[in-house]
Amino acid sequence: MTEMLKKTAPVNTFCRMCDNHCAITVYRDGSGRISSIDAYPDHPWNHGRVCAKAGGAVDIVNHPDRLLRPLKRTGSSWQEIDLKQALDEIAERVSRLQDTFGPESMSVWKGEATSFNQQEDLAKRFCRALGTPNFLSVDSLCFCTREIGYSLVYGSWPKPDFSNAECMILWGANPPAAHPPMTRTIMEGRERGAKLIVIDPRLSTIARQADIHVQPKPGTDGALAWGLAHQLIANNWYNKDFVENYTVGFEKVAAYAGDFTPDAVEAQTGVPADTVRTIAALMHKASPRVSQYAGNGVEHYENGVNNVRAIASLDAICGAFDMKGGSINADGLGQQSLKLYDEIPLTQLRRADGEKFPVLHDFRQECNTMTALNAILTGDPYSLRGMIMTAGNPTMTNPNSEKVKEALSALDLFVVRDLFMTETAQLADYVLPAATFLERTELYTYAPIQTVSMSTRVQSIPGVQDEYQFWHDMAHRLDFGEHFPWADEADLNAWLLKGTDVDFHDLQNSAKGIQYKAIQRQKWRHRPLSTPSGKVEFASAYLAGLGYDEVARYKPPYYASNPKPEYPFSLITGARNHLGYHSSYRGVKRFQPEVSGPQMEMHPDDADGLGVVDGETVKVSSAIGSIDIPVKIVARQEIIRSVLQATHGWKEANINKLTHDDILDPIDGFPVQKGIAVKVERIR
Ligand SMILES: Nc1nc2c(c(=O)[nH]1)N[C@H]1C(S)=C(S)[C@@H](COP(=O)(O)OP(=O)(O)OC[C@H]3O[C@@H](n4cnc5c(=O)[nH]c(N)nc54)[C@H](O)[C@@H]3O)O[C@H]1N2
Ligand SMILES: Nc1nc2c(c(=O)[nH]1)N[C@H]1C(S)=C(S)[C@@H](COP(=O)(O)OP(=O)(O)OC[C@H]3O[C@@H](n4cnc5c(=O)[nH]c(N)nc54)[C@H](O)[C@@H]3O)O[C@H]1N2
Ligand code: SF4
Ligand SMILES: [Mo]
Repeated sequence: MTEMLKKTAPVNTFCRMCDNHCAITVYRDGSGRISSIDAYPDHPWNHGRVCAKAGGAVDIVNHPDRLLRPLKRTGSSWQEIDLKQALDEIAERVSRLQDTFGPESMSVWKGEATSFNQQEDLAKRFCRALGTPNFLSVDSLCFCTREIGYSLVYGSWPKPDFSNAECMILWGANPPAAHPPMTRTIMEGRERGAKLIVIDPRLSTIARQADIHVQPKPGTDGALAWGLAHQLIANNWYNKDFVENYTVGFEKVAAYAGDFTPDAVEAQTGVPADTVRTIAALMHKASPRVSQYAGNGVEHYENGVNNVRAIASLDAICGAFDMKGGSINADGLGQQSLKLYDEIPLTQLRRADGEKFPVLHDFRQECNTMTALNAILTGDPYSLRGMIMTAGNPTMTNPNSEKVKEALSALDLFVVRDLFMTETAQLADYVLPAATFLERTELYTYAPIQTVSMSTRVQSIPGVQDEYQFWHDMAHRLDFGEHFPWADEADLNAWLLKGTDVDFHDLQNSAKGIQYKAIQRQKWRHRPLSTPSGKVEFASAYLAGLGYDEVARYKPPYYASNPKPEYPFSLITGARNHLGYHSSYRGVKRFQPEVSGPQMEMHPDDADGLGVVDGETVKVSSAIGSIDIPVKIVARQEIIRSVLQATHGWKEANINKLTHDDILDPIDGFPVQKGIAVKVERIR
């Protein structure tokens, strides 16, 4: 009886259908099967609200197509094999590669579904313990540019304090689709009368709520940010005390910004000169309660790092850094590190990206994914031969997907851990069934509120391993089991919390999480930042030392600086839809009426020019490849002329057959995923 009650009692945990980690309650039916999901009412992150994706987790965990047994490729067919046999065989083949070609011939790839917490760190730990510097991940095209851009200026990536702001600025981000809990804080700001400025070439959901919606040409945000800096500095609207005492390089920034007059900004970005003046005046009026957030829309260009640095610098110019209503420079929990970076530095081994992106490595210790895939195909700087991939589907999501496919197919050993037989898993030698987020327990810190939660394992499926069990079992077979000593995830969680003020059992019993430290502001007054100078860096001597620009010099995006008449359109990709998630969840029926298939948004005048009607399938081509995709003609103000938008992750029209893996941000190697030069042709 007690057992039955336990098996069917509701479980409080957090959702990982996207990266927001909202607190949820999971309900089970009489047989213990997960049957529905609702918001947990009392967590300070999502305040009893969830989005429609949360409920879809029920369909994912119980999906009839879910992988439950390991599969091994034999010729062109798949054979179900026992888990122990699969792990033995994989370990044996990894060992052989290590012995014959060195540990650096192996790599680990971590996709989005396990980003941002210990699952990611376990993959890094495995890499280090194995002795390879080739940790590849989705991060090097997801958020690294923002993290690195902000960290170059502040030594960390502060978060916006919209709840207390008077002026809120969103650069290339659409929280209603991508970050519902952030939307709540923006709406709180609106209710108090704060101004909302949205910078986006498209009329996104959040842009519809804005006081000012600015539509720059794709990839030109850096010029706009410099224009705002110029207005703030030239009008003496900057915070002199902060700038003088807590920053370096201000005079260099002030001199460089001088070129970005409102008219010059208009010429670069298409944003009217008067709008630049108006936004700067609003920022001045609200200072220091100016809160900014930059999203993928800024970083998915090869000029992203410097554009992010320019945007980030505005916080310091307004004196908003780590101020109420400005940015929150959160303190971490201070848990134990899993990464083994100090214990096993691996400085002697070259990375498969040929060390081309030292900044990416300094900040993230990652190997640049796009460049490492070339190493598989060319053997330069050496041959990358083996890969274990977890929680990613890069043949759909990485730029130049056809080449990604070719590279992954050329590996001697390719192992994929996933919930489903994806387009990428199809290329593997072994496919291993992976546990979902409802089948593991992990810690998550909500940085802006300095709160930690621990998720609860709701169910386990025999033979389906969580991430820890898998790395543990591989490590023990490969003779470095001492680096994976914990019996299970609960044991690991307890270890992670050692040395923090948070008690494991308290956390286990606290569905609303535990605030590990009260928020403090203005920490820069008494504590140096983690930048080389300990101050805010408008100019970076570190970058200059590596041969990059010291100030965040603006360069127009590639499609604008290398115009090709045969490719007259600029294609933005990947705008989030609230019920879509990259290539995931396409098989979830309850989402389908909302997200029915791929489509490419087009301005009505462009459609007229091409003679294209709504719903018509056209051929769209870039220098990389071509696809056929239906057109959605949007309203005039919804997108600017000559700009198109299509979201990634559809196998029926994989937009990443068009995106560039060969045009990379020189600072961190981020690929061009937006602002692709394309042409559009009618098919019939
Ligand atoms: N539902 C859902 N939620 C998600 C995801 C998902 O796939 N689905 N993915 C998660 C992940 S991994 C990430 S990284 C985040 C991303 O979250 P966000 O960064 O908020 O991404 P989007 O919602 O696509 O908003 C990006 C906006 O940038 C605009 N944009 C494009 N080019 C430019 C430009 O040059 N300048 C400016 N200013 N804007 C531009 C686009 O039109 C788009 O509206 O979302 C996360 N949340
Ligand atoms: N053109 C274009 N391309 C883009 C973007 C864009 O804006 N434009 N955005 C980029 C961004 S920001 C990102 S983050 C990437 C995302 O790219 P990916 O990392 O490839 O993300 P998904 O396509 O969601 O694939 C995640 C896989 O993990 C599996 N999975 C889900 N849960 C689990 C789990 O718990 N464990 C394991 N082992 N597997 C699990 C899912 O079934 C799915 O196959 O896409 C990028 N690609
Ligand atoms: S925003 Fe939605 S999908 Fe994402 S964690 Fe929250 S409830 Fe889950
Ligand atoms: Mo991402």
